[in-house]
Amino acid sequence: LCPPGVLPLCRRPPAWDRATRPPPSPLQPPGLPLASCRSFSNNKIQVELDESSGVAMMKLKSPPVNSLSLEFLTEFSISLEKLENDRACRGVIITSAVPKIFSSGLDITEMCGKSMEHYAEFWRAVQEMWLRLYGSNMVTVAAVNGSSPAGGCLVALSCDYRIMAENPKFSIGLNEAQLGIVAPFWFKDTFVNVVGHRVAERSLQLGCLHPAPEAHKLGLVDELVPEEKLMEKAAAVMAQWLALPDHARQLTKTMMRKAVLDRLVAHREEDIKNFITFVSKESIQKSLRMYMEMLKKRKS
Ligand code: CO8
Repeated sequence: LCPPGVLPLCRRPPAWDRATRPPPSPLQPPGLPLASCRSFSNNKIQVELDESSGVAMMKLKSPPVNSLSLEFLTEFSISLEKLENDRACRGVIITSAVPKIFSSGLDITEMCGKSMEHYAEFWRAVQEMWLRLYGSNMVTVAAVNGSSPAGGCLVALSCDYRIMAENPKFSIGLNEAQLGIVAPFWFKDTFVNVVGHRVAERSLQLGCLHPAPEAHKLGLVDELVPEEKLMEKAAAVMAQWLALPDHARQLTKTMMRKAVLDRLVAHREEDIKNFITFVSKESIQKSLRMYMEMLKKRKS
């Protein structure tokens, strides 16, 4: 069924049969109990799957800032895998349960003063999360209800569609350069695929964090809506995407994303080695420590 050179994104066999199911019912407004709703949660992530619509709501709930620690990344990947393998699930909306913050990106403490083994394990978990999310067969919608720097931005960029709360205090971008570190090639590829080369080049070099209205102008997010309308809008967008047959949409997604995914898969071990070499340099450790100190000072 696959055109030559196009492979399904995920290890799960494509669910052609799911396309024959009746069209999804619109999601119920947030706050109301969902009909035929299944939920599971762990320390960091809460998931509710509405079986009647085939849509899961994944809420990131790791206060204070949803930083992507090793534990968080592991639980994120496990949750995605569970949904991917669940025949009742066709789409997932990712949002935050922490007020004002979608995700603060990779947990910087995981990259400071740790062993080589730890860096390797951490980086493999970052890769795994991205491979699963960017390569998901499900429709993925990011409902960005707060600031979303660096790794947080990567999570949003890896989805099929991004809706952001229109609060100008919320910002999003790959700001690695501001920390004295460099976004890896697959962060960059994901970014370029969303905003184009010129915007990505400038934004990456300057480590820009774009306020929501600017992010919308650049195409970094697809839509801005008032915060109270965010979930309603995400549900409507999801219903629109799910109205199409799964197999056509999935093969198209594969066609668009495969080259970028394959590039990391082919260079995964090399990428881990590069990360370890880079992050364990004393100059990089110093930059990260200074950045953490700056965050703490800003607070006081
Ligand atoms: N990692 C670890 N701890 C963090 C992080 C983080 N990313 N972000 C915030 N924290 C901590 C703060 O230090 C603070 O700790 P404490 O309470 O002990 O003082 C606590 O979380 C709360 O932070 P704030 O007081 O700053 O909370 P605010 O609500 O005022 O602000 C923000 C929230 C906007 C998210 C702000 O914390 C911020 O800007 N954080 C930094 C975000 C950032 O720059 N992240 C980049 C991480 S790097 C990454 O994701 C990609 C790396 C790619 C690797 C490249 C190869 C080396």
